[in-house]
Amino acid sequence: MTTSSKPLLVSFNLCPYVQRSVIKLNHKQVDFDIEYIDLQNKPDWFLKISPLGKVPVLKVDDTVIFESAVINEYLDEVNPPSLHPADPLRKAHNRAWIEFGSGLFMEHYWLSVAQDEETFNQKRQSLEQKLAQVEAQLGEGPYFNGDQFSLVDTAYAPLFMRLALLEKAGGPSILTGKIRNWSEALLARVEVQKSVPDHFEELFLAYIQKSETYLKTLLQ
Ligand SMILES: N[C@@H](CCC(=O)N[C@@H](CS)C(=O)NCC(=O)O)C(=O)O
Repeated sequence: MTTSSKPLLVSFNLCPYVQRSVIKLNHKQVDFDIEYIDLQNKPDWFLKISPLGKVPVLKVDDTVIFESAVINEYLDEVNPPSLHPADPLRKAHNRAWIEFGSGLFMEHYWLSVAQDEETFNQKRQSLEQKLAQVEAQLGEGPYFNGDQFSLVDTAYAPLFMRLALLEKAGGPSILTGKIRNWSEALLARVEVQKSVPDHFEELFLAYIQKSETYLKTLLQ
């Protein structure tokens, strides 16, 4: 068996997709390096290695992996025991909902950039409908698969963190019912709390308030 060197995760400090991998790495207590780049001014070395010009990128020795779900599958495989359920059908079901969760980051983005109240309410409704679809998959909790913290949980925690910060700052209260309980269970976990850079709350709120959006008018 070959041993790989310390993985390097290339990140942007506000990226929810990268955060998924950091949660996974933290959970497994994997030693890794993280390098933050400015997405407005992407360095040449990054453009050379990132096929889509997007973060996250994980570099292991000379191999570059991209797409957060793929990165997390790799990290799961090389850091046993797996955070996926063992049953193949349940595992496939979890993977499907991880993919669904990726789309929710974009829903959150569209909500954040809505210029007027009407568009904001449409985007809010769309996000809430999608969260209701996720809620229908949940059992007794506290996590997606019950007692067991799983890879699918790492895929949703970044969205829940952002929605909780917005709510705390006077923004909309979007999480309800079982989803809210799930969110609270995830946000209480240390690997989730430590998955963002220092001062993330200020950085995130400053980013949201940078543009003239309807959401900005709601924040204190
Ligand atoms: N499907 C990708 C999405 C990654 C993504 O959209 N990353 C954003 C930052 S959060 C990015 O790098 N955007 C740069 C750009 O589009 O120029 C994944 O899951 O890794």
